[in-house]
Amino acid sequence: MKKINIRKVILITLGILLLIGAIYVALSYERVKAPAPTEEVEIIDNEVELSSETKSETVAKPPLSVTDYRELPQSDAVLTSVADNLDAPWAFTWLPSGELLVTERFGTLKIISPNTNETKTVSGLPDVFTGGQGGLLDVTVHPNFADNNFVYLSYAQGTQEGNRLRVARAQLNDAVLENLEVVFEVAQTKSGGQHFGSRFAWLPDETLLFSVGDGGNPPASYNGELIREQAQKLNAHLGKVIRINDDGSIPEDNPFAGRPDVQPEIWSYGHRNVQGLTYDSLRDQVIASEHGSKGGDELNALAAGKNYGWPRATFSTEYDLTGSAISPDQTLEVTEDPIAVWTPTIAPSSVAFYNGSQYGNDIEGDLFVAAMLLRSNTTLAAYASSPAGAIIRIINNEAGHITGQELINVGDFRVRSLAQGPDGFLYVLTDSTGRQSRAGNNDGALWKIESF
Ligand SMILES: [Ca+2]
Repeated sequence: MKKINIRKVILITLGILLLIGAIYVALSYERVKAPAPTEEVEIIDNEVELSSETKSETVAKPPLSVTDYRELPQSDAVLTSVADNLDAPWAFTWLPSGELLVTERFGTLKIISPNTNETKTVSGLPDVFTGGQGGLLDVTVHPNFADNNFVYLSYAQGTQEGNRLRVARAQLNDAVLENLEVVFEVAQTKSGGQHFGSRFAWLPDETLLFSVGDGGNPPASYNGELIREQAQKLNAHLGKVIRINDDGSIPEDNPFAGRPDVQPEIWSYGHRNVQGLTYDSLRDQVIASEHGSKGGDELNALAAGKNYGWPRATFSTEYDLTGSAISPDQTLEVTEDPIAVWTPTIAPSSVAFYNGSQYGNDIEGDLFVAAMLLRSNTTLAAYASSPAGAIIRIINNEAGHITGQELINVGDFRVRSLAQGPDGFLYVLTDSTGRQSRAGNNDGALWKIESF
């Protein structure tokens, strides 16, 4: 009798313990899966509380697929040279005359006649900080350049100890920049030469978008925490896409304009280092390419006021031996998912929307992403010896959904930038075959893609 009772007691105790455990697990799971929605976006120490209010809808997200570029169908581009002997070129665009404007990272702006390669060096440029990834970066001309001669430059300004991204506007007369004025600067300074972002894109209303990087990798810090946390703070310009009027004033319809303790130029946030920005005129959609840390490079469809997750939701990992996770979450309900993710890294330096017909009608409406550095594995020898540059064609359907990708090889260069020319052909700007372009290399070039 006593034996049976003891067994019963043990069994009942075990049952109760199991039940308590199951309830605990269920509650924990519920906490993780369903954070309580809050009334509005709260700012706690100027940091955005991740909340469901920032999402326009709460429908379940489709599963995200991560692309391994090594598994994509491949083709080879046929290139013709347009300009060469460029020293660490970073960006290019066209003047209405058909001439090219090309920035070189160490601080020069050139006007190049594409047929004769005749080159003029522009005078009147601002001083730039050229440490690391810093320097003279993007260039764009005003949509009404023919009337106002306005050119916009993005560049790093300052010193190794304290620097920031600036955007300046000036009038280009012959080969001279006149009436130069700084129309935007990041409010805070940071140290080191990482993550300036800085790519431009015009919207149809003639407001100007551009990106600002998150400030750098660990151990770069700011106010006692990793500086990359600034990407989630609405009182900081770091890790954002910015929108200004053509004179630098703030558009009244910017998503956070008029709110206290917020930088009103912010258009979207939660970005690491966006170096590709383009406007898809077919779908009225802004597209951005974003460097991940180790792996987890992204393509995002941007909208005003949205949070793109960095560093709370990411597929990329730390640059350490074990590749430890940056965040336990690759996606979150309250942040926007990328529309494409690449692991291993492709180092996306640029993205262009294509609406020409030089490569056949089925190409129209696609996106092209410049991949600076592809490598088949992570050994240092392979890293140094395989700088093969490529562009990735993103095949889009009418709704803008990605239906496929194709890798287009462009040779042993890094593709620093790409754009569609006025003639409907794609052009790529390439630079050093080494990891970091150095002053005086003069191995940069601009190429027209004849076919692929
Ligand atoms: Ca993201």
